[in-house]
Amino acid sequence: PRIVFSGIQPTGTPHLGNFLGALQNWVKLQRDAQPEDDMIFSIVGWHSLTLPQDPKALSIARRDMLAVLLAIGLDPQKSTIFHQDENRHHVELGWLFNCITPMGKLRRMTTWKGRLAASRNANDESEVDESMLNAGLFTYPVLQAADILLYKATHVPVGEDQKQHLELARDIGDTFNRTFGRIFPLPEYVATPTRRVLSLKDPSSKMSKSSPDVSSRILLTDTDTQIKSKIRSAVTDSIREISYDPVSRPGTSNLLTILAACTDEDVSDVAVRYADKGHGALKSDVASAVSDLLREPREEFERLSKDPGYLEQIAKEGAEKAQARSEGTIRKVRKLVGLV
Ligand code: AQP
Repeated sequence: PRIVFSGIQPTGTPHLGNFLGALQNWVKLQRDAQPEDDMIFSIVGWHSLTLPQDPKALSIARRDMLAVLLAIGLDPQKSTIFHQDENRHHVELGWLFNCITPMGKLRRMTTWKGRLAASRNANDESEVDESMLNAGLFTYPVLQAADILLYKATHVPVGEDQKQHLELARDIGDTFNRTFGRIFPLPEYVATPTRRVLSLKDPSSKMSKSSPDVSSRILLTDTDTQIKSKIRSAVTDSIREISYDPVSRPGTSNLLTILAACTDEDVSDVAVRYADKGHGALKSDVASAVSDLLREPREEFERLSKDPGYLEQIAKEGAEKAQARSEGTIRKVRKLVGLV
């Protein structure tokens, strides 16, 4: 049997990148699961605190994220859907893993290197300076390893940007197994067909929940009009023909990637079809395809948002289920390390 685990941060309304790069795949995995498989999907609140959050906004985003997960088709009868911060075992195992993870390994994480580079640019210094970055930002991949291994997950569907973190999780699991006794299976990365969706405004970076420019991303809750206007103003280039060339034409290629993902086609086939059509036609078709894809989830989200009592009930049941699942593992771990 497979144990599938994945998580998403409640750092804002999920966008098309989260959907195509991760969430859509969660729904497919749930659909294709065998009765003996276990599907565990988590809203990872503790991770969101690695960056400053407004408490009120976080609390709303946290509830909305649950509504989104249900709206896209995750089913609490088939999967365990819960808030990570409502199961204390995550931070317990996370602390223990911090104690067996060398700092050198964390310094090699590209997400950490990206944070360092960004803080350097912001201060306009040529020296890399980590003194202003909080420790949580440095060690959250360790907590992520705990999230995954706590449930003895065997398969982890995440976006390509998370692949290195999964390798770290395997590494930490292996270290624990060799030091204290075999308990954790080493989880496998499950790739999504759509790797990386880029920002509509700056195609050198990925589409992201926390980018200050809201027009850089399409939200799962955007209306058709909003989708149309964001796609129309997406940054492309001035070459008339359309071609797929992610390195020299990232903006145009991103639109092709999105269209291919929405229509479930090969991106090179889409590129050939649009070769002489120009950016206007491409953008208009991308907008309609995205609208079609997001219509049902958006309507379902609106319906669920009006029922906070139901969402609370689902969260409570999910947390109980998750805790019951991880109880045995945490007890065994504590015994193995001597904390009994
Ligand atoms: N642009 C993207 N393209 C494809 N996949 C993506 N993911 C994120 N952005 C893209 C995948 O979405 C899942 C959930 O992500 P997360 O919320 O845990 O955090 P993140 O990767 O840091 O996503 P964001 O949107 O950029 O959030 P913020 O701005 O809060 O950091 C993951 O599987 C991720 O790979």
